[in-house]
Order: sequence, then structure tokens, then C-alpha cells
Amino acid sequence: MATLDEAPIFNLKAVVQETGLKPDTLRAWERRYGIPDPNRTSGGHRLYSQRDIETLKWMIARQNEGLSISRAVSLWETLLETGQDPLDMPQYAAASSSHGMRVEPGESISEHRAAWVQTCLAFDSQQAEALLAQAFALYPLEAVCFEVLQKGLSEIGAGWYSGEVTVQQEHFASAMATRRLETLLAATPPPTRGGRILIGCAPDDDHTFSALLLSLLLRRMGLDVVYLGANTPNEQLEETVETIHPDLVVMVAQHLSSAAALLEVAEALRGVPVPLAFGGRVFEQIAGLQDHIPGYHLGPRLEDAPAIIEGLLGNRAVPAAPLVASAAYKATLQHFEARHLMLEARVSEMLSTSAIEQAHMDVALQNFSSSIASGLKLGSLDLIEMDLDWLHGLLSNLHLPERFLHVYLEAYRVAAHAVLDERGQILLHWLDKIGLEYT
Ligand code: B12
Repeated sequence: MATLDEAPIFNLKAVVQETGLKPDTLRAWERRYGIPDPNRTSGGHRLYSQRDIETLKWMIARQNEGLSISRAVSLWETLLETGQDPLDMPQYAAASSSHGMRVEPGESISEHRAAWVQTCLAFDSQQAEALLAQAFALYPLEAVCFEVLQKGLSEIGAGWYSGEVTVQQEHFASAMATRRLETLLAATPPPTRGGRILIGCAPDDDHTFSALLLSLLLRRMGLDVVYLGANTPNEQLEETVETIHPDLVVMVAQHLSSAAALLEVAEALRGVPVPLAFGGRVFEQIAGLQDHIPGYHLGPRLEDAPAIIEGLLGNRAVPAAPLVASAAYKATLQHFEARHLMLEARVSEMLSTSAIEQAHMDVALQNFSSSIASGLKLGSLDLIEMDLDWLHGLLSNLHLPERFLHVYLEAYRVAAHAVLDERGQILLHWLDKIGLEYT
């Protein structure tokens, strides 16, 4: 048996603070299931033991794994009947804060986040998982998803951008966060109401976290969500939609080229009468980008997207017509797509004797050409400028040669003038302009 202190010393307020449960819930569990069964002071006030608190946390952890409270209580009782102490069982240990790392009562959720980020940066799976389990036991699920996981990943992303966090640390944390969301998603009960939503990441987008979190939030509202995961291809999308019959398709895009790919998604969905909604960080970063995408923009905050989606299901106003690429832009795109490989080869050749490493060059070439193609598809090369500012910041944070971007843009400009003809005028003018800005 666990040697947890059974002395009745904690009042109701302390238990509320430690477990995150509301006083009404505590009393209801006691009334219905006799768990916990606190002592009383002479004045009739409840007094709980450390073991009572751990028992409550055990119940909360089982709920977070998808059990109803009555099933959690039956599991608890069955284990006790078979002579086992649930609080001593390793398979349940991570969720019970008497084991592993503790955040002291009264510490805020942001302290949980800070601790989770630190344990991830140290690649400490056990501690990081234990902290998450503890956070889920103490706070409402949505609060942990946003305040610990989402903000934690954002902080780690900012660290990567400024060169303080490695790609490996970022992968470790995002893998843990998405794993947790997948488990929670799998444990959601069946839908309780009408409304089916198909959610995926836009083509060329591997950032699954927000799509997963949105799926979880909507499932918890009782909606039926079919989640498709990363990088949803356009091929056979129409057939898939015809099979699934969703009321809404939601695509999430986190960078410019996947946002541009939404144009093709909208095109692929033309034959089916299902509206498209979209969102993602890139729409915050690049002002006005959403005006180029056909469909409903779900706003800048993931927290607000479920309510917006709910509104769309109930009352669907026709979305504003998107800004579309002019014929001249379309012709430039076609010309650029036919010649970009030639152009890139020329840039590589021009810079082969520079200090720029080949690996950096390849990444830069691929990203820049894909941004140009995206800007052309979307009908405005100005959209790329914010992406370039981002690249500029990244380079200086990584202490790459200061003039890298200028040298690179100049080579690209000269190569473009050599490789493209008058059909590329729009792009050539833009490269001349941008070259001057980054001099
Ligand atoms: C984890 C991560 C990855 C992981 C994703 C793992 C996974 N399974 O999800 C991996 C390693 C795959 C990855 C890859 C890349 N990534 Co990345 N990644 C991130 C990171 C750190 C977190 C992303 C995340 O899920 N955040 C959680 C979300 C929910 O938080 P948030 O963005 O702060 O969200 C707020 C708003 O943006 C908004 N919001 C976000 N999503 C949505 C969705 C909807 C519907 C709505 C309405 C609102 C909304 O609401 C939130 C708060 O209210 C971000 C940094 C960051 N700050 O996000 C970079 C980031 C998104 N990645 C970035 C980049 C550049 C890349 C790569 C191109 C890197 C590379 N060179 O390989 C590749 C692209 C791969 C691809 N083809 O998609 C850049 C994008 C910038 C840009 N302009 O392009 C970012 C911003 C990093 C940075 N600071 O520069 N990445």
C-alpha cells in the first residue's frame, strides 16, 4: 500500500487549489461515489488527507484519458478489490503527482509551461510527460492545450528563430505535443449533434498541431470531425469529400506556399457544394493574404475558430470574392515555372565562388523560388516581402554572413534578367525594386 499521509489536514480550499476541481464537483463525487471520504472538523468542515488529494488527481487523470468519472471510480474499486493500490501502480504513476516532478500548489499554469519547455529542451521525456499529466490534472483541458502546449511550442519556435533552440529540440517538443493531442482526440466520445467537419493541413504543410487542436476542440463540442493529418493532397480530394459528406472543409496553412496551395484546394472542391474555411499563423504574419484565398478565413486566433465554425454551420453568409491573379500574373507564373530551374542553376553557378555554403544556397533557392511562385499564384508579389523580412531576421539571428541576402538577391535578379524574357516583366520589375530595398 502507498505510504501517503492519511492525516486529515487540508481544507476544501487547499484541495480546490491543488486539484483544480470546483467545490461543487468535489461534493458531488463524494455524494455519488464516496470518493474521497474526508474527515470533518467538530464544526462540520471537511478535512482531506494527502492521499485524498492524490486519489482525486488519479480520477482526473483517468478522465483526461477518456474515462467517465463513474468508470474511473469502478476501475479504482476493482483495483482495490484485487488487492492493488491504484496510486502505487506504475502504469498510472505519471498522472499521479506523488511520483515524478511536481509543480507546487498555487503555481500558475505559465509556470507549468516554463517547466515543460525546460524539460523538453533537456530532452527529458519522463519529466516532460509527468508535467503534462500534472497540468491536465490541475487545469481544464483547453487551458493546458493553449497555455502549455501551444504557447510552449510558440516559445520554442521563437527560440529556434533566434538561434537559441536547435531543430532537434523543436522536433522533440512538437512530437510530444502532437502525440498528446492525438491521444486526447482518440479518446473523445462519439458525436452528440449534427455537423461534420473535414480538417486537414494544406498541401505542402506539415504543421499538424493546430489542425489537431482544432479537431479536438470541435469534437469536445460534440461535432463530428474527420481529421486528415499533414499535407493533404488535392488529388482525389473531391472523391473524398463526396464520401465523407462534410458540412465544411477546414484547411490549415502555416507558411506562404501552403497558403497559396489553398487556391488549388478551392479549385479541387469546385465540383462539390461544400464550403472551404482556412486559417493559420501565416495569415497573421502577412497582412491581407486572406483576401486572396477563396473561402472563409477563421480569424487570427485558434481559440476563437470553434465559435466561428459553429457560426458558419448555422448561418452561412457567402464569403467575399477573393482577389484573383491578373492575366499578366498568370502568364508570368507560367513563364517562371518553365524556366525557374534554369534560373536557379545560374544563381548557383554565379555564387559558386562566394562564401555561401552550398547547403544554405540550395535551401535559399528552393524557398525563394517557391515564395515567388506563391506570390505569382496569389496575384501579388508584395505578399513575399514580409516573408523576406522573416528570412532576413532569421539569417541575422543565425549569424549568417550579413550581406548574404543582398548578394543572393542580386545574383537572383541578374540571373532572372538573363533567363526570363518579356513575359517575366512583372517579376523582373519586382526583383529590381526588392534588390534596392535590401542593399
Ligand atoms: C512545430 C513546428 C514545426 C514542426 C511541425 C510539427 C507538427 N507536427 O506540427 C515541423 C518540424 C514539421 C516544422 C517544419 C517547418 N517549419 Co515550422 N514551426 C513549428 C513551430 C515551432 C510550432 C508550430 C505550431 O504548431 N504552433 C502552435 C500554434 C497553434 O501556435 P501559433 O502559431 O502561435 O498559433 C497562434 C496563431 O498563429 C493562430 N493560429 C495558428 N494556427 C491556426 C489555425 C487556425 C485554423 C486559426 C484560425 C488560427 C491559427 O492561433 C494561435 C494563437 O491564437 C512554429 C513556430 C510557431 N510560433 O508557431 C514553426 C513555424 C510555423 N515553422 C516555420 C518554418 C519556416 C518551417 C519550415 C519551412 C522549416 C524548414 N526550413 O524546414 C518547415 C516547413 C515544413 C512544411 N512543409 O510544412 C516558420 C514559418 C514562418 C514562415 N513565414 O514561413 C515558423 C513560424 C517558425 C518561425 N518562427 O519562423 N515546423
